[in-house]
Amino acid sequence: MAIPIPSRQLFIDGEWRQPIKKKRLPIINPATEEIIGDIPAATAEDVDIAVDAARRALVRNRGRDWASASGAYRAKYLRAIAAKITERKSELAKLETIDCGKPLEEAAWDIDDVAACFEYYADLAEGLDAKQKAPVSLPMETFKCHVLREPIGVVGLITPWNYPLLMATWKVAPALAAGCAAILKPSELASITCLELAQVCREVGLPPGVLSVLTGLGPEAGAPLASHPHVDKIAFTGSTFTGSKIMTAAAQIVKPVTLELGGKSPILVFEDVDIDKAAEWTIFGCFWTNGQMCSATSRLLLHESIAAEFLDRLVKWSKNIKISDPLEEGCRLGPIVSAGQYEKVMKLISTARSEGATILCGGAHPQHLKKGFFVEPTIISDVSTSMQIWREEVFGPVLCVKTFSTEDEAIELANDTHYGLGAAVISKDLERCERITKALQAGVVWVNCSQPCFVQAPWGGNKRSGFGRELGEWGLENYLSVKQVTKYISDEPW
Ligand code: TXE
Repeated sequence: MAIPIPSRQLFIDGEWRQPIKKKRLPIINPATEEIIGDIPAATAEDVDIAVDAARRALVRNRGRDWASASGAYRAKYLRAIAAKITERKSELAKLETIDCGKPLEEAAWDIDDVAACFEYYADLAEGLDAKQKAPVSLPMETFKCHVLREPIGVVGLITPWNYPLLMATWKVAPALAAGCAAILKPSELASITCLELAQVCREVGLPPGVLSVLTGLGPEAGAPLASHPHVDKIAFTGSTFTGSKIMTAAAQIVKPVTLELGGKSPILVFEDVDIDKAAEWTIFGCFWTNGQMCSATSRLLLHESIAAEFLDRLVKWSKNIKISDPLEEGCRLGPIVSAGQYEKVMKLISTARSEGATILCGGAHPQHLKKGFFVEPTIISDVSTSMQIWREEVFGPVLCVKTFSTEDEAIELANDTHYGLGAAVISKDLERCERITKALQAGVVWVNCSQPCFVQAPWGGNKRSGFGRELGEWGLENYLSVKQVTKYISDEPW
């Protein structure tokens, strides 16, 4: 049954508005390759209008404006948004699935996480009220000092397509909790649910200008946001290539940025593991969300003594993964998000093959599906550390394998990458896990698992995976600035 796609405009200043240039972009269902609707395409002129509305939202009606209202006041809106999202969960999950191709069950988890994230930051917004004026002890009694934590101002949030609504929420919820006014620019490849978030904000009566949603192309809508002189901060999740461009633009006017970029995360599997459990985490860690996770543990480092048995298991299970239209019940692997991304993944696989790597399974479009940007779960061995497939983010269901014989060798291979987002270590020896955790260059380390993510815990990477941390209290700090207030309280002249 066809799922109705709401036809939306840009969401600016609390209203739906046609883009100034009236341009629209097609929405393509990656499972069927059909055009199923369209989205408005913003340009620099629309960005200017949204920035103006956001600035007004911060200062409108002094005393009751968004920035200086209490955290408790803002929390009410965040909770109302969470409730509406939960109410519309099944519809939003379906929209997410037909837009970006992830299995419906996974999309439903995402929507639960979205609601939980708004709830969590509602709690933190309330908590901010008590911490608003924090005293600082000074060595001189003639002075008194305290610190105010204030919203940074207008923030530009540029987000990707792999978790369209969830990645937007990781930024929108803490930004609003902190008292910022936000302009969200979702990926042109999957924007439907972010436009529905705008609708939700409208329904709960979020004050105009507090959140604007500008869909459109990166260079046309994202770039003007990144370089806008009246946008006080940019938070970005996406490719390292685009992150570097955003950082360059922001640097021109010394605008702070947080960047969550690509990855090529390792999973280290030792000789003492329970093979079934370790194989399950390996498969989940790389093939979940069709392999399109910035933290996918896509480099398997396997102790040589269990390599044959472990790979046998992995290949057998991978061949049994259900690949289908992601709306179908039981689907475990849907299509890659777009034709362009599909070609990128296929090209990386064929280059690896031509360079002498062995494709243990997958590597092709599944035969039983005629249409759609599907790629079979692919496991590649006989890779050298200089191969593109080993070094570059694939962003598809592709796992590369290398064996090791010692712990030191495993650590060296794990850290031999420009990236530093996630890493996983699987072993029954917990002391070893602790040692390795310290040695791994990554922002997130999983022990005896891969990928679980909690709203309370910090998320982000090192090296070319970016900097800054989202989620938890760290996520809120991204949108706050600290103001020192020092008073001279003596009658004596200084
Ligand atoms: O990413 P982009 P793309 C990686 C992954 C993938 C590759 C390319 O390897 O294959 O990136 O994907 C906006 N100024 N990741 O092309 O370009 C764009 O419109 C301002 C990893 O989709 O980084 C979108 O909203 N904004 C990643 C957002 O940036 C610009 C998730 C991300 O798009 C812009 C996605 C510009 N000049 C892809 N150009 C992760 N870390 O999870 C583009 N954008």
